[in-house]
Amino acid sequence: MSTCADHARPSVLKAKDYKSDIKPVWCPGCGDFGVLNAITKALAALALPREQVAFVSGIGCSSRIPAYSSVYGFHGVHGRALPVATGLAVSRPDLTVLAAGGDGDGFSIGGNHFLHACRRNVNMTYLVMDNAVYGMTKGQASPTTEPDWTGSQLTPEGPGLAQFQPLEIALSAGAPYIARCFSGNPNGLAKLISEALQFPGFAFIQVLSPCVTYRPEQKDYKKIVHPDFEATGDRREAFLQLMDDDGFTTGVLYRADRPAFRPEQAKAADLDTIEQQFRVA
Ligand SMILES: Cc1ncc(C[n+]2csc(CCOP(=O)(O)OP(=O)(O)O)c2C)c(N)n1
Ligand code: SF4
Repeated sequence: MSTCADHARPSVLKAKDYKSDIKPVWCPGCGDFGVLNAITKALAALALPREQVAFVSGIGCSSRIPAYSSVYGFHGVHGRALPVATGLAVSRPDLTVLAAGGDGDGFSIGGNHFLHACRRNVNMTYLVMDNAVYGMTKGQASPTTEPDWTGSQLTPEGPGLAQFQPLEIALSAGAPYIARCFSGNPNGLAKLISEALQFPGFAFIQVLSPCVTYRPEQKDYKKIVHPDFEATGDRREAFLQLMDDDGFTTGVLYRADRPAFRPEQAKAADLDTIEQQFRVA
């Protein structure tokens, strides 16, 4: 069986070298193709050795992405990409850790992990391919679905719930790097991913990534997205920008100089010490 290390070459790798031989099963036109292209472009631009990159995901159409990449991958459990990625980043600070998944994976079942990853600020990059729907389980509403979306038979009148606001929540929870991009702009997204991978802390990118099967109207995203965020390190300014945001503004919103959680901070006390604390005299 070959491993990434077997393939490691001193020569410069191209974007296609970061793709695996597995053909994606995504629907033709799915936005996630653009995300895969952007990630491989970013890895090539940074000339990262494949055996030094770890790519972790949960479950969903989008979460299949590590299988289509030729770096070390972990395709895990629905909503649990971040705990795995956190453990990896803390125990192996020499690796470049990338976590990815969908809006259902990251903001519903994985929502609690998202909040704490933002505040914990471990050095990793987290990409959420947001299509405002559960693609893999055939089109149910997700946390980012509009309250009046009537496309699911489970919620024929629309989910009727306020939308989860990924950028606002990330900012509130303390994430030091927050950006949004569109999968139809792989060059722009590749630039953002390169920057995020080099950022020394938790970098979160919401990627608007159309589900052409269950949300065909999202094909119009290319007409709706617009560049505008002015990267700031001032939380108040970032919140003010979000107050005027229509959900389709792209670019880096927030980049703060906040020290990342260091591996040595994660050292647990040894068992004897813990036992002594609880010993009944
Ligand atoms: C614990 C658990 N709950 C539910 C599921 C079923 N499930 C698989 S994928 C998925 C939703 C995927 O949606 P999203 O994360 O938005 O990704 P997409 O498929 O849209 O890319 C669900 C609910 C599961 N696999 N495991
Ligand atoms: S169902 Fe939607 S998210 Fe899943 S592969 Fe098809 S287009 Fe992409």
